[in-house]
Amino acid sequence: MAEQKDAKHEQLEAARVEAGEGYLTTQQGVRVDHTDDSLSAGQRGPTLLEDFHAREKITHFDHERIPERVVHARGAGAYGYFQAYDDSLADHTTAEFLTSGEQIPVFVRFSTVAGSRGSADTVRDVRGFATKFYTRQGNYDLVGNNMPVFFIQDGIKFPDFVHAVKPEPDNEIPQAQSAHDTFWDFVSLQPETLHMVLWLMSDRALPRSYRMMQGFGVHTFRLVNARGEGTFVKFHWKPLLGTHSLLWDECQKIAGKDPDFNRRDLWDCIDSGQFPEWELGVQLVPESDEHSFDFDLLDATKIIPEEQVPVRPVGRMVLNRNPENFFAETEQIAFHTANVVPGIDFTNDPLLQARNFSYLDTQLIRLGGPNFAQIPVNRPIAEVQHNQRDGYGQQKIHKGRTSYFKNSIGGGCPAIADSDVFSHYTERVDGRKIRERSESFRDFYSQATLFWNSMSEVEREHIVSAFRFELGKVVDKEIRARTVTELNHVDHELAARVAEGIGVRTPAAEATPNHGRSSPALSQLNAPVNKLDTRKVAVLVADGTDAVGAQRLVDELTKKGVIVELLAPAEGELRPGASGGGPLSADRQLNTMASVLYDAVAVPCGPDAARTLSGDGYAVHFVAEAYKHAKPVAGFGSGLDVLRKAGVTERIAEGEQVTRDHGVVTSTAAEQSLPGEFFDTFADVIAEHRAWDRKTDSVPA
Ligand code: HDE
Repeated sequence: MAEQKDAKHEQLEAARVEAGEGYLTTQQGVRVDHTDDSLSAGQRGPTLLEDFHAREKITHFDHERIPERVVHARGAGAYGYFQAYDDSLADHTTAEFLTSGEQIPVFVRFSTVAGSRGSADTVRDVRGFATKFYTRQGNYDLVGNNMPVFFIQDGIKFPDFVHAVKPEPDNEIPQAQSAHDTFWDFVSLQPETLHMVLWLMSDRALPRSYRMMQGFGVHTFRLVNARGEGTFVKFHWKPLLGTHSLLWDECQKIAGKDPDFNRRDLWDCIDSGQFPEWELGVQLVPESDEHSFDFDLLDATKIIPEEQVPVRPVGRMVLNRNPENFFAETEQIAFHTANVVPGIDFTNDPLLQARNFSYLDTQLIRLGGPNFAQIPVNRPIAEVQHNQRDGYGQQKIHKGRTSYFKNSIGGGCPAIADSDVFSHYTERVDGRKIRERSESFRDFYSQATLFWNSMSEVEREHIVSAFRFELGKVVDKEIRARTVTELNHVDHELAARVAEGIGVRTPAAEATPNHGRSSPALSQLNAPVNKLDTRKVAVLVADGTDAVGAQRLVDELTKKGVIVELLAPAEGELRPGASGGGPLSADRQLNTMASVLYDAVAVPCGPDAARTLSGDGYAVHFVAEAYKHAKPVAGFGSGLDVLRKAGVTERIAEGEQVTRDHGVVTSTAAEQSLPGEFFDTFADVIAEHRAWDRKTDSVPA
């Protein structure tokens, strides 16, 4: 594939080192002749302190680790570009990257929040969605999440919140999970968390892929134009592939089968040229409308419903390049909400204000000093000139005698520019010093209710069972009961359904009447994006699979953008079936994979293969589990025997015509007579992702 080069990419080239070239040396460039044995006094004698090579090697190793991020420790990142569609935002902002139409290099890091660096990807959690734009006017960081609100309103509560959700301090259990007493203790005592907790219990917390996640700036920011006028703005990322999720049962299994599931998916897709893409949208609110909502724009526990202020598309982002070195790039990237460029400014959102302090502060300990902006991935492509000097890890040799302003000795340089500078929005502020939450921040329930009201029944079922699962892990019954009391302010039915599952008394009556409003844009399932690009399909094969039919299946689906893998009891070339064709080769050994790692499963014709697979518990379980998870399942000819063995029987119609029943696509035809319609129907079903109307409660898997 043609290499994408942009200004950031070229800058990074200077820091890249080819592996494997030249001779092995010490850090000082001295060639070594031996790196397998320490220098010792005799063959069986003590190691000598004099062995500078061994000491240097071990010392460096001892210092390889840096502190992991206190939150968002586990992540995956990629480079790409952002491109504004046009200059239509020029009336609102002087930020060039939002109006120039040029490709602006970016680095995006996706993350989970609670877990350690080595935790599993598919935990129930918020996902970070942080973007660094390397713009001509300096670096701009949009450090967002995949949910549009947050747990708390004021940053001073952040240490409390994080201490509550992280593993409990006495035994450091549980890892990367909110299903424990301290988290729910906090939630039940801090009602402002409720709106976000509903998002956390929803499917949004279980993304199918980082490529299929929305992103949100969360806070209300401010755009500032050339006349110094401000407009409130909320940022939204919308994935082209739609927003899709896993089921909780899948997540738990994937955490064991492939803890790198989301990370691997991002890497593999970029590697194979299937570049993920998002559209950036903005909700704009004139300053004059600041007080025209029934919530406060400065309250990060609130959304602006899209039906009230539509999201206006302004540009697109494509991720097209994987990093070369995880540590150097993905680990060392340092985001900061205060990294803004001319034309973008803050508001007085007290959560944002705290973040503007925290991110710089945290990098000092994480990256070991004040020069982390010189690390290749963090360097702006804009010219950097300042009088900051020295400090740990200084990489620059600043020439000259002056590092102060004003100066005459250095010719007055660096000078103050008179154009394209960042000037703070001249907001008028006036107030007494107080510790007090604004009255306008006091409504904790309406938007949680709005979210609940906007869900489809399937999404509601998922939310209820998430609450039951999480609260079911809470040992202290008081905490369970208190949480249900809080939920009763959101919706009585929700509280009752949760209470029923966790042995808590159902509240007698609703605490707060449901306002009945909804916002359709909040549901993933009410208006799904049906696309099959990059969906992953497992085709189960064995010796005797009819190679012609199986190959047709692979070719037809691949042509439509689906990723197809052949799974067999053993890897390698398969013995062809009676109808010839082939040779067919398995991509993977069945028992190294699992249905939860795929979006759909198909079993082609071939009597011998069908016999083998029907007698292989692993293959049968594979199909049954996919069926249970409402995934598309397809089979033709004798392949249907495997489906029957897996309990799919009632969805299989007899006859060669192609039938489609609750996401199950079948035909008794063998490959020669299989109608082409089979592939199109299967593709349609894959594009719909899940057959939610399939009832599978009784399916064991
Ligand atoms: Fe963060 N957050 N945060 N956060 N956050 C960090 O910065 C913090 C918040 C978010 O991929 C830390 O470099 C405070 C909201 C992302 O490197 C730290 C508060 C949102 C990432 C920090 C918040 C986020 C972080 C940890 C409340 C969504 C990962 C390491 C006032 C809009 C960035 C680091 C990456 C990381 C502090 C709340 C998103 C400690 C004090 C709200 C995506 O500085």
